[in-house]
Amino acid sequence: MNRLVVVSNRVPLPSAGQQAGGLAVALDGLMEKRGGLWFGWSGIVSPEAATEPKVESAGAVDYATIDLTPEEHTRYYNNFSNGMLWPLLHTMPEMMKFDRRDAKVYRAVNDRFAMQLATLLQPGDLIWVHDFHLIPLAAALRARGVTNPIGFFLHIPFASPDVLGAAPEVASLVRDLLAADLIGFQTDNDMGNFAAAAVSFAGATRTSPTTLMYAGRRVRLGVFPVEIEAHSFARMAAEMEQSEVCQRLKTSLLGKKLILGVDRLDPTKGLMQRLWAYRRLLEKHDDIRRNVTLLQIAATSRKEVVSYKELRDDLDHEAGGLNADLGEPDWVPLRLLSRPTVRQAVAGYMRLSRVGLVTPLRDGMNLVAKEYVAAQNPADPGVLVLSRFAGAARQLDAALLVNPHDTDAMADALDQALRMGLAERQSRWRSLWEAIEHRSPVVWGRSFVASLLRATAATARMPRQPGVPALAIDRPAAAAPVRLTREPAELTATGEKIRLN
Ligand code: ADQ
Repeated sequence: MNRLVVVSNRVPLPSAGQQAGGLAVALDGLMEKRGGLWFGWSGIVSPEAATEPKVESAGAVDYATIDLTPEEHTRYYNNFSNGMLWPLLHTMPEMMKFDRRDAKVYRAVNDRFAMQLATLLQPGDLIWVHDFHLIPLAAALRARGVTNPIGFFLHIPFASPDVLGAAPEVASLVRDLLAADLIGFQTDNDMGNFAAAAVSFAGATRTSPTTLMYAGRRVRLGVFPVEIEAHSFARMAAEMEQSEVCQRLKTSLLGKKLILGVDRLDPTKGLMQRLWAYRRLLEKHDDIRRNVTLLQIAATSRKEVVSYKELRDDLDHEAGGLNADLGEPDWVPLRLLSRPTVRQAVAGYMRLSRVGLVTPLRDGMNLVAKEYVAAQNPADPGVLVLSRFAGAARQLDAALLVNPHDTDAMADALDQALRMGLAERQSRWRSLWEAIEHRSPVVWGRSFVASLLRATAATARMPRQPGVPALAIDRPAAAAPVRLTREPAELTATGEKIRLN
């Protein structure tokens, strides 16, 4: 079996005791089962760029990480990845901050990743690169003579070409991505947007819905929606229901229905729009007032990015105004928390709530929506109110789907959810559960890897074009493999997504 080499911006190092966000949750299981090498940033910012990756191992997985310098952390990670690419790819170009110096450092960090990763590669390794931080990595590896199969998966949406056009240098990013053999997306909409961008910015030719020809090579595209371990999440939620934290929350509600939102504090998650809709609901329906509580957990993330700080202020202001205007001496309509909450407690809160409110303005997938479904008690399930702009809406169409920009429609959906009878709640929940129950992150990962193998096998059978390198599956890689040592590294790290307590 070919060794799997996963590359992601952050690496969930066992020594750091991290429980990380979506990406790690999705990949941990696959890596544990299959073994392999996981390469990326350690989460540490240190003054000197180390010349060699640090390596530690756990089970069958070797973890190789490098630190970032303060300038790299600011320009590659905060500014270009989070401040430029994140809003651009979420179709929020007005929020993006482009600076040529950031773009230069972004490329330089990708080159450094490529340089250090290349020394660890073995013939036959399958390289799987993750997410928007590492768009130029496949091209940087190819430039160093790496001929192994390379797959890339984008966890966030891909914007349409007219939106992308707002960003300088986007054409070179699209060209770089085309150095991969397989490029995976969460939805067919994202895949279609990328294919259109490859045609208009890079001059690629789309020869089938899932195939592009570029520079004499065939590049495969695919849709691989990220999944959760639904059964284990369901068990965790059921176990947590009777826990002290959940019972304390239940007691504090005094019989009121709970609406729950769980997000990272992020401009894409539609948090302001959610509070506006909740206010509209309470203003419209006297009989709902006093009988409902919204618990919004909006865990602080990316504190160094200005727009995130501004959102925090706006949200605090809006929440304070809502409680001051509509609250009563014995009733506070909204509880807003910015501290992250442990996964187990989140699962229990989901099970206690009558409504799960998941209303991003744009989201690659949104695992919270799937977790909400998994957490419900089948005998008395809550109702999922879901933005139609989350990738998850494609699979979870039995939810109440809303447009988060339409305050009245969202308020009406909340009203409908709060009043929904048991029979309809059960039948909607059953459809939602059927959409997720037989899937898992491990199956998701295996299907991507199988597609990568197929894609490169097919490419290897193509007649070779002059000047186009052969694949590693045809011939051994030039670099001698470096033996990984099993020294545990003592590291602490702050999670890019959310550091859970
Ligand atoms: P994220 O934007 O981080 O991920 P999401 O998929 O919603 O978003 O959440 C990831 C994980 O973090 C989930 O397991 C969730 O329970 C947890 N989480 C979120 N908010 C939390 C909070 N306040 N407290 C505790 N836990 C919290 C990116 C993309 C998504 C995509 C994933 C995986 O933006 O669209 O679904 O990657 O591909």
